[in-house]
Amino acid sequence: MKTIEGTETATLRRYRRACDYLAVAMIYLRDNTLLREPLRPEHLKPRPLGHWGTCPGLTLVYSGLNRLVRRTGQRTLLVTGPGHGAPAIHANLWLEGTHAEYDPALSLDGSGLAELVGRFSWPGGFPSHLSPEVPGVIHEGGELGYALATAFGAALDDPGLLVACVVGDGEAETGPTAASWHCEKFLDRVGGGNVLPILHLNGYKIASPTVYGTMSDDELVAYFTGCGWSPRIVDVTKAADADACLADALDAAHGDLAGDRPPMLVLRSAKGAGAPESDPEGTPLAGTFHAHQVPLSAARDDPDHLALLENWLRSYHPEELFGDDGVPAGDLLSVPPEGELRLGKVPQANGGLLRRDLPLPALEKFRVGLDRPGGAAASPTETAATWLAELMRATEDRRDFRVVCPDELESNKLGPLLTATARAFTREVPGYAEQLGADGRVMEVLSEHLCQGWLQGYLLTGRHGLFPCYEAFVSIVDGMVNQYAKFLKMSGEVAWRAPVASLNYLLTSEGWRQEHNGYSHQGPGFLNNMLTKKASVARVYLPADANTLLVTLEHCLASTDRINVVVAGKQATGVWLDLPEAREHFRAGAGVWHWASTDDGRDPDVVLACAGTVPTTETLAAAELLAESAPGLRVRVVNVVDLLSLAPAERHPHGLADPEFEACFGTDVPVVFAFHGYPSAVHEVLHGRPAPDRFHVHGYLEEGTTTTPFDLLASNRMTRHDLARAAVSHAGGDPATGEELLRRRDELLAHAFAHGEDAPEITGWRWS
Ligand SMILES: Cc1ncc(C[n+]2csc(CCOP(=O)(O)OP(=O)(O)O)c2C)c(N)n1
Repeated sequence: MKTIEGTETATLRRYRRACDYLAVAMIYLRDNTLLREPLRPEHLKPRPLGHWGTCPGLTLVYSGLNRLVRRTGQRTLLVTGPGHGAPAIHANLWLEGTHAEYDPALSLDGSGLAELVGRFSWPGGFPSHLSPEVPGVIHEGGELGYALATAFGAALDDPGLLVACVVGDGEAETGPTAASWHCEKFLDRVGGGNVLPILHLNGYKIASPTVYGTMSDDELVAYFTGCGWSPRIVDVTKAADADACLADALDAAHGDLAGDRPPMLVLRSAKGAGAPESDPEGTPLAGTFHAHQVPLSAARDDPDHLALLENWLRSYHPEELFGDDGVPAGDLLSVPPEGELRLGKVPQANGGLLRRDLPLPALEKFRVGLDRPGGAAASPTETAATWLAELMRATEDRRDFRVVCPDELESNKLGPLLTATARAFTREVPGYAEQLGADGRVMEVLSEHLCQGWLQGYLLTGRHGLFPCYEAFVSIVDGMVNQYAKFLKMSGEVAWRAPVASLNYLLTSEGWRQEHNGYSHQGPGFLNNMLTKKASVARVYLPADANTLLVTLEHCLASTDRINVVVAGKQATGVWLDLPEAREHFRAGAGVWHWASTDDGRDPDVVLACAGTVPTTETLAAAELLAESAPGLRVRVVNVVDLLSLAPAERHPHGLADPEFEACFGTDVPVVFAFHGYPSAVHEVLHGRPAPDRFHVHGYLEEGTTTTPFDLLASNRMTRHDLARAAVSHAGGDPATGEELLRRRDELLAHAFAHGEDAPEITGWRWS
């Protein structure tokens, strides 16, 4: 099937020549950007930076997609895995006029061209990789592996959208990409859009061949067919006309979108095509990994390199592509589509523009009623799930809210969500299964990477979501969230990027109650990683009970441009605050629980502070122990729901003002702090507060095994007895009281070791 005429491919070839010229120029040139003079060393950037190797292939794809969009009117978002190929994308954005729309300095003439070329990889200019400053971008592609999952997230619930996704063959070696080929089994192509993966098989990564590059066409077809795709090999290294070859494949793939098996392309191209065959020393360049980054990087100092670079640049004949004034020739401007069909201007790439506030159901119907603190017990996550299920129902028609989860919904007691929607899955299951459906909006896959990638793509295209996860295993996506935090930080500095819904984690099955699964399941370190993030982005919440969790989730799902980490228990636990109290407590971030304190609101001898479900219970139990064993001690109980409220206000926007901080923690009183995670997290946040040494933080000390909850607490020195003993000791109380507390702890431990379960004194404890 031939769908393209010779004149059209001639234009596409000229268009690509212009883009390739611009990309090379961006990497090397600071002056003489149209080569109107012989190339001299002073025209070169002192530090040529960029990645040439992937650029010609990216431009081939971009121009092929331009043609497809023009021909079909197909709204298309491009997700570029090899984000290091930014010069190619910049060149295309400039020629389609998107750059000039966002920044008039990048006008479609000689001055805009010089600005574009000079700004690339220059201090204060464009970074070497794709980034939020670049129009059309929802994926940076710096840390490789996540493009395809992100593309799927973008396509969900957006019928009519095509998400074309370039995946590098090096990137394809990553675990997340390997898992991503199965995403099509979760994408409802009736209620959602399509993803067209384009595996860019240029054979090499930085310095060696790729695995996929060594696979034969038969192997590739068999592999991707097995993954559920209808693959097409597009080998432009053998084609007489690369543009026609790709155009035919894209047309055919577009025609197949409605078919049973989704189409994908395997694009064989020569890495760094267009570069010289070899450098003056004889090292091969074009078509090899030596073209990956900056070939001829010595051009400023070595005349032979300079001459080759000049030849290379002139091989594109810029004088035939740009007029005297630098304005691109008219035929080049006819290649990209217009308006919002341009790949850089498709509204989904600035998803905040499309975001609508969620219709959050009122919490009152879902709250746990209580007549006194601890007067009821409830599973925080199960309580939240009934509310989230209502939110699922309320978004049934809008289809802009999803929950992603690594197969732990039931296990995290979030099963009630499945009364409102099914688990997304498009395949027939040969055996037994429950609550699966193509249009389900809960997405369960045993890949934290896919959950994260899907959610990122979904949020960045204007929708909302929640990621419940086992606390210990969310660290699998540490790298991804690092990158996402950077994306959000930079997006906030780009005026035209509209705010997107926050990325919300609900971390549960927390370590303290993983006594049955054991050591591997005990690991609260994700919080420490979050604390490394910008104050404008990161939030950490530790609601102590079901009502406070409701209030916390309501806040997070209404917020924008944040990464909210919420840690909450799933076991039934005391409910300490009614809904209005929980609201007020959450608003404050931290507060004194007067009902549990014995300091009459002033001059405590010691503060018992806590953050997290289990630490709060232990702290309240410790306060009770102290009332019995050290009745003269004036104890204040403080609960912290917003970890960053502890930070000095000048360091974090959530930091309590000094008077509020002092109202909780005084200025010189000892504080025994029971913390959900590693103690270092609290110490880090407190840095800069007055006399931080008086904070004695108990938390997870990396001790654990399969045992009882009380033993787990004891091995980390966070039982109620440890906390009470620390309070007595730091407040200068009678050491005998402390010893007695530890003796009692050891008796209870002995009970656990003798009977295989904790003593009724522990399991049956209630606040009274
Ligand atoms: C997760 C990750 N590991 C390593 C790197 C370093 N790196 C940058 S580019 C690259 C090779 C990429 O090869 P490929 O995906 O085939 O892209 P292309 O050849 O088109 O440039 C590597 C390993 C990275 N960016 N991300």
